[in-house]
Parts: sequence; structure tokens; C-alpha cells
Amino acid sequence: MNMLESVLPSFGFREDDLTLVPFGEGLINHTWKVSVSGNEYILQRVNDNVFTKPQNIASNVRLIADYFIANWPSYHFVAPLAAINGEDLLYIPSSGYYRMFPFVAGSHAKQVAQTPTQAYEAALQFGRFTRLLCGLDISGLDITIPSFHNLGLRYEQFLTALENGNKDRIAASTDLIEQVINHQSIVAVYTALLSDPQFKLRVTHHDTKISNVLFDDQDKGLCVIDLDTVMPGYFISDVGDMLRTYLCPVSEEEKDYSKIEVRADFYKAIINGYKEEMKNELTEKENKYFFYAGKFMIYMQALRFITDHINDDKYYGAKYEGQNLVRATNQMVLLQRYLENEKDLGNYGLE
Ligand code: GN1
Ligand code: MG
Repeated sequence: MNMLESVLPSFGFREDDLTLVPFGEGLINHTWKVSVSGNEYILQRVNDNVFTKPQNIASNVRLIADYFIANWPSYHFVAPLAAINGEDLLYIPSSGYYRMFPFVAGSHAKQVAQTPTQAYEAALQFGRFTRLLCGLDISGLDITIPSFHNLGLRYEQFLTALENGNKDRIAASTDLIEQVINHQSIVAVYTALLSDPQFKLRVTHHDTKISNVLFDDQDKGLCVIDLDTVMPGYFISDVGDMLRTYLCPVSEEEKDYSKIEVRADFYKAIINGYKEEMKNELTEKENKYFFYAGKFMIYMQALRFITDHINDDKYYGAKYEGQNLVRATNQMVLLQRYLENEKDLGNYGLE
């Protein structure tokens, strides 16, 4: 597909003086930065193997944008720009679904949380997003990936992979698989909270890595971005994914597992930032599940990576042989380090 021939002109861009460079590190969608006559934009192709109904994302984003305009007009919401035909999600036959965002001038995203203050700012932004949308009727939101953070289903998918997946890969990773099975009690806690009226469904982002927060040049959080997986969900998804991705100085890609550690000051910063916005929203019971949130998300990501490894990398893909095994091992080491901190951190923020 020649982007310059069909995609960009559909958004009103002409070839002259235009540059297009790959942008960001997302695993699912393709993202480019477009620069033209001194202005910058973000172009994305939505992965429609993963998001089988991209229209649902577009409809959620519209609903949320309208709600912010009507209720919180000063919130810095990054809405997609319309293409020439007026649509904010453009389908180009035999190529896919595209959307264009303005690049927010003066903003930047971070790939890693380097200081507790950055973690605090990001957590505050994700908490604010959910809080400001507490008045939105969640039944109006479409489901963009069914059962996305359903830990019970993720465990089932892992068991199915063990039955039907790549036998050689299973045989070569029996230690890790056993370790994963040994932690299945994390699933039972999740299953119990599904029927607990104290656990509320709210507008949940479901992908709270720090690169999904825009910061200004003073390092203050501006807003959250990447609303593809915004759906009704539980707060443990958002808090848990922050713990999973900010606590450790190295990412899920790190192969030197000795570098994996849990930074207690980042834990406190995440809880404080999130509660700054959400303390009056969370129920007494939910408030006791901050530490569990981390177990829930780290374990789910380990399950998803090992399942994908056994399924020959069908979902995440792999840039080298065994990449999803490395990621899964990394996440199980992180879970281990995290659990070692339960005595020190487990009660933090419960008051
Ligand atoms: C995927 O594409 P990206 O990097 O934003 C995944 C997340 C995982 C993450 C792990 C739709 O997110 O759930 O946590 O990879 N998104 C989807 O890096 O599956
Ligand atoms: Mg994402």
C-alpha cells in the first residue's frame, strides 16, 4: 500500500514536503508521525485482526469526546481529525482502517517511568480520566475486544494452548508453565470479585502504560491517549497495568532477568496519584485491592505471553525466535519480585 498515493490524500494531505516516519513502540497498531508544512500529525492503521470491529472504537471515542465537550470542556481531549469524506475512521479497501490525530504541540510521551513523580502524574491522569467519566452511562460504550481483561478466560486460553499448541515449545518451557500453573489462585480472587456488588464497572482505559499519557514540557500530565480499549472495566485493570509497567526499571522485553526489581517509591506514587482523583469513587472493598491489582495484571500478561508463545506467536508476533517466551519469563520474574514485597507494600494506602 502506498500511503502517499491513497491514505494521506484521503485526509487532505499532498505529497509535497511531507515526511512520514514510524512512531512509538505499540505491539498492535501501526503508527506514523506525519510532518507537513510545519505541522505534525499522528497517523494510525488499526489492527483489524485484533480489533475486529474498528467502528466500535470510533463510536466510543465520539461518545467520550461529546461527553467531555458537554461536561468538562477544559479537559484536553485528543480527538481524531475527519478525513475529506467527513469520517474519523477511514476504511481503505485492501489496506485497512486509518485515523489521523493532531500532534499536541508542546507535548511529549515517555517510554519509561524514570521518577516517582512521573509515575504519580500518570496515575493521576488515568484516575482523572475515569473520574471525569463517572457520569457517563457505560452501557453506551461498545466492547472493542470481548473479555479483554477477563482473567478466567485468559487462563482457559492458556489451558487450551497447552492442549492444542506447539508441542516442542511446550516441552521446552515446562518449568515456566509449571510456575504459571502454581499461581492460579490469582484467578480465583478475580472470579470472586466479578459477583461482588462492591466492585464497580467504570469507564476503564485498559492500557495504562506511561507512553499513553501526554506530558507538557514541565513534566505535568496533560491527558491520556490511545482509547482503543476504553470499555467498562474494573479499577484493578488500570492500576494493575501501571504497577506492571512502572514499578520495574526495565520493560517486559528485558532478557537479563537480574535487572528486574520492584521500586517501592514508584508503588506509593502510583497509589497516591490514582487516589488523588479516585479516593471518593472507590468503595471500601475496592480500596483494599490495590496490591492485588498488580498481581492480577502481571499474571495476566504472563499468561498472555506464554499462551502466545505456545500458539506460535499468532497474536503478538515475534521479532526473534522465543520473544514471547522471554516476555512471559520476564513477567513471571516480576510477579515473584512483586510478591516478595507484599509484606512491605501490601498495606500501603489502605487507610
Ligand atoms: C498490547 O499495542 P500495545 O503495545 O499498546 C496489548 C496490551 C498489552 C501490551 C503488552 C489490544 O498493547 O494489552 O498489555 O501489548 N494490547 C492489546 O506490551 O492486546
Ligand atoms: Mg495500546
